[in-house]
Amino acid sequence: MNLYQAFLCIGLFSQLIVAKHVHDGMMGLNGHMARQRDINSFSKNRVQATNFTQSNDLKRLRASRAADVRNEFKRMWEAYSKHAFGADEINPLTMEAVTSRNGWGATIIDALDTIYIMGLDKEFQDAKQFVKKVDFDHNDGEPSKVFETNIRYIGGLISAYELSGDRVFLKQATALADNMLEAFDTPTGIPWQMWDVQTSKGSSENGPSTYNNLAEVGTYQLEFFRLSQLTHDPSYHKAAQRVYDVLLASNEPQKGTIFSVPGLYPIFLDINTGKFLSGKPNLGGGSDSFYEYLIKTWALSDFKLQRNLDMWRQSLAGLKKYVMSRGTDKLLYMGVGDDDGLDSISDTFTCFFPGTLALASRLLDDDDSMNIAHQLLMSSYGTFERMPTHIGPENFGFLPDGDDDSDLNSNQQAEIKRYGFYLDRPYYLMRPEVIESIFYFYRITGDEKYANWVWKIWEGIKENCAVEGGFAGLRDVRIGREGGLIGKQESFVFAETFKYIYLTFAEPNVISLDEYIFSTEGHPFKRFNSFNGTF
Ligand code: DMJ
Repeated sequence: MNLYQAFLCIGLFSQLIVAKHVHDGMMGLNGHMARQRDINSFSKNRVQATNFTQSNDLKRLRASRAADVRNEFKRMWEAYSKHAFGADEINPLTMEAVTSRNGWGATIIDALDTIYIMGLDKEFQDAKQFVKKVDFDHNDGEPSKVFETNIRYIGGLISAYELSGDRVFLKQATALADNMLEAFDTPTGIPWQMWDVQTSKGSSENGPSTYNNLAEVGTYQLEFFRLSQLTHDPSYHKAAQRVYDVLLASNEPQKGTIFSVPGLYPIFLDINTGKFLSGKPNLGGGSDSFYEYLIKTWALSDFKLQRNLDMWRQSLAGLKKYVMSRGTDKLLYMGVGDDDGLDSISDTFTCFFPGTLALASRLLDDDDSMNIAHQLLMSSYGTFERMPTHIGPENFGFLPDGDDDSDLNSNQQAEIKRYGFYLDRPYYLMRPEVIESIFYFYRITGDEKYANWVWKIWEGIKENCAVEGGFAGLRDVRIGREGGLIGKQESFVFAETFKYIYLTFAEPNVISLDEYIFSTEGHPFKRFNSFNGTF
C-alpha cells in the first residue's frame, strides 16, 4: 500500500471526533493550545494536534481538495515530462527546457518525494530510471551553487531513499555529497558559494572574491547529519558542524563592530577568515535557513545536539528583540535589524519563520513563542490575504507603529493605509513560505480555519498562475494574470509549494510532524532514528 492509498483508507476509518472551532486571534489560540495539552500530556515527540475534526463531510471535502491538487500536480508533471524531461526546469510559458542547476535534472530530483507521497507510481519509476543514470562527476560546465545543490539534490535524494527504501537514491546522494565536500576545503572549513565539479575550484557568485552569506554557509547540517547516520561516515556531519564552530567564534559581541547582539549574525562573511563583513541580521533571503536548521537539527538528532539548541535559543532572543517589530496595522513583522536600529523592509522568505517557530514551541513547550509565531503568521498571511489575487508579493515594507510616514513616497503611503504594508517587489514566483507556515499551524492546532486559508491561496494560484506548461510566476499580485506572467517555474514548486498544499488536505497522519522533520526545501526526513552521539 503506498502513502496515497494509506491516506484514503485512513480517511475512511479514522475516529469521529468533533473538535470545537476556535475563534481568530490570540485568545482563541491560547484556549486551543491549553485544551490540547489537557488531552496530551506534554511530550516533545508529539507535535501534531490529535483533535482534527473527523466528520464524514469534512473528510469528503479534504479528499476532494487533495485530489484537485494532485491532479494539477500531475498535469504540471506531464507538461514537464513531455517537453523537458531531464532538464533542470521547464519554462512554463514557452515550454522550453532550461538548464539552471547544472543539468542534473533538478526538477526530477526535487520532485521525487512529492511524487512518492502522492502515490504517482509510474511517474516515480520513470524518475528513478532517470536518477540512476545521472553522472555527478560532470555537469553543464558551469560552477554549481553549493547551497542549492545540497537542498535540492542531496536533500531530495535522501528523502526519496527514506520514503521508498530504494538504495539507488542513497548511492547517488553519497556520490554527489562526496564531490561537494571539496567545496568545504577552505582555510576555515566554511564552504565556497560556488564550486566547479570538473576542476574542484571554488568561487563566489559575483566575481573572484571570497564572499558568502549566512544561509549559504549554514544550511547543510540537516542533510549532512542524516547522511552520516545513513552511511555511518561522520565526515559529512563534521564538515557541517565545523561551520558552526567558526560562526560561533566570529560571533563575539564587541561594541563598535557589526556584532552587537549575541546570536544575531550579519549576512555576509569571508570564507577565508570566517569574519563577518556586512549586512544587518534578518530572517529573510541570505539568512533564513541558517536559523531554521539550528532547531531542526536538534530535533532530528533525537534532541542530542545540545549546542544547536543553545544557539537557537540565543538567536531567538535577539530576533524577538531586534528583528521583529509591530507595524501601524498592529501586526508583528520581521524586518532587518540589531541594536543600531531596524530597517522596516521584509520579504516572503521570512514567512517560513512562523511555521518553524510554532514547531519549536511545540518541541519546547513554549507558549510565549507560540503566541509570537501566531502573530507573525497573521502578518505573513496578511501579505496574501489582503491582495485581490490572494497571492502575496516577493518583497514588502511596513511602517513601525508610532513612526510617521514622511520617508515613504506617496504610493507607499497609500499602500500602507490600504494594506498595512507596501509592495516593494510586487511579483510572485510560486514560492511556498506562507503556505508552509499555515500548514504547520494546521497540523499543530487542528483548526480547520488554516486549511481554508490554504484553499483560498490555492484558488488564487490556479486562477492566476496555471498555464499549459505548468504554473508561471505573476508580475504583479495586485493585478493578477492580466498584469503579465513570468516564464519561470523553479524546482521548489514541485518540492515545496505543491507538497505543503497537498499535505494540508491529505489526512493529518500522512507525513505527520510527529514522525518527520522537513528540510528547508520541504524534504521530509524521519525522526526517531535514535542517535547516541556516534555514527
Ligand atoms: C527554497 O528553495 C528554500 O526554501 C530555500 O531555503 C529558500 N526559499 C526557496 C523557495 O522560495
